[in-house]
Amino acid sequence: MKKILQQLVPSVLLLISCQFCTAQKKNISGSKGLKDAYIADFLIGTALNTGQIEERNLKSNELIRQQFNAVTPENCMKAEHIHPEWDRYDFTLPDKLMAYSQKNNMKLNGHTLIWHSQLPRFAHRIQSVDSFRTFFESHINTVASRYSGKIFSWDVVNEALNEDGTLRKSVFLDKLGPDYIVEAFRLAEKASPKTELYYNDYNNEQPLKRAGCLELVKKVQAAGVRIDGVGIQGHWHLGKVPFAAIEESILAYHALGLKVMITELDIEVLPRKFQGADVNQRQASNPALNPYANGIPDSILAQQAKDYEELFRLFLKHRDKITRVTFWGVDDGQSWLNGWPVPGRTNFPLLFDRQLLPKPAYHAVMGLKK
Ligand code: 9MR
Repeated sequence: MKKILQQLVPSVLLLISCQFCTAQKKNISGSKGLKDAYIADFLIGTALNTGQIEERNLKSNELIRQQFNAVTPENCMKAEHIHPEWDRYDFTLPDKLMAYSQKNNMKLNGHTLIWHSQLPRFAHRIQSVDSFRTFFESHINTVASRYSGKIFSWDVVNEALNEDGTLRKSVFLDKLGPDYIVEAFRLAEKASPKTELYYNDYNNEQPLKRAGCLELVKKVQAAGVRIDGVGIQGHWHLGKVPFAAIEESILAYHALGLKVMITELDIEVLPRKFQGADVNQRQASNPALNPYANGIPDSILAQQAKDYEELFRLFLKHRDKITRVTFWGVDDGQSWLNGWPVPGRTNFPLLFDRQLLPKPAYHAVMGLKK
C-alpha cells in the first residue's frame, strides 16, 4: 500500500501543478482589462494599424482583446487607401477589420469618410465641380453602404475647422461650398441608416474652435439631417491637459443633444511648439527634442499617470454624456507621435510601453475603478 502511495504521489502532484498552470494561464489571458473596469461607464477603444488588424503579433493581439471593446482603423479606411483610383476601391483590409471586430465583439468606428488629408491623388486632380461632386457622392455611398448594418459608427467629416472656428479652406469647401458638411451627413445617413454619425476634430475643446463646431452641428440639425455625436480627438500634452475647456465642451455638445466621444486620446511627453494634430505642421529634428531616447524618467511617467487619472476622473463625472474613450494606438511603440511633428523620436504617450507592459498611467486609470 505504502509503495503504491509513494508511486502515486508524484503523479498527483504533477497533475495538481499542471491544473494550477492552466488556471494561471487562464487567469492571465482572462484577467480584467480597461473595457471591463469601465463597462458600466463607456466603451474603451483603440486605433489599429495593419499588423494589428492582421493579428501578426500574438502578444499584442491578446492585449487588444483583453483591454478594448471598440476599434478605429488608424489608416486603412481613409480615402487614399480605400478608394485609390476613380473607379477602384480596395476593401481588403477594412473587410478584415470588420471581421476582426465582429469576431471579438468590438464596436467598429469607421474613420473617416470626408477628410482633406490622405485623399487619393486623383481627387486633387479633378477640375470640374460636377466631377468632384460625383467623386464625393460615390465615395460616401460606396464606402458607407458596404458596411451598413454592421458598422457601429462613422466619423463622417473629420477636421473641417480652423483654430478660430471658421471652415478650413479645403478642396471640399473650395469645390462644393460650405454646405458640403450637411451633404456628407445626409449621404451617410442614407447609405448606412442604422449607424451613428459623428463630426470629429482636434482642439475642438478650445473656446473658438468649439464655437465653430457648435455652429457646424446646429447647421446639420437645422437641415433636418441626423448627427449623433461629436468626437474630441484628445491629442494632449503632459502637464497641459486643458481640463476646464474639456469639461465645458462636454457640457456644450451634450446640450445640443449629442453623444460625446474622446476619439484619439494620447498624452505626449516630448516638447513641441504647438498644440493639436494638424498633420501639415512639422518641426526639424534636433537631439534636444528627443530627450528620452535611452529611457524615460520615473518622474515623467508619474506626471503622465496623474494627468491620465485626472482626465478619467473627469470622464467618469460625465459618464452619462460620454459614450466612448478611444486611445490613438495600443502601445508607445505604435504611436504616430514617434514620427510627428519631429521625425524619428522616442515618444511615450499611451498606457502600454514598447514591451506591451502596463505603465503607471494604466494603473492610475484602473485604480479609479477599484
Ligand atoms: O495615426 C495616423 C498616422 O499613421 C498617419 O500617418 C497620419 C496621416 O495623416 O494620420 C494619423 O492619424 C490622424 C487621424 O487620422 C486624424 N487625426 C489626427 C491623427 C494623427 O495625425
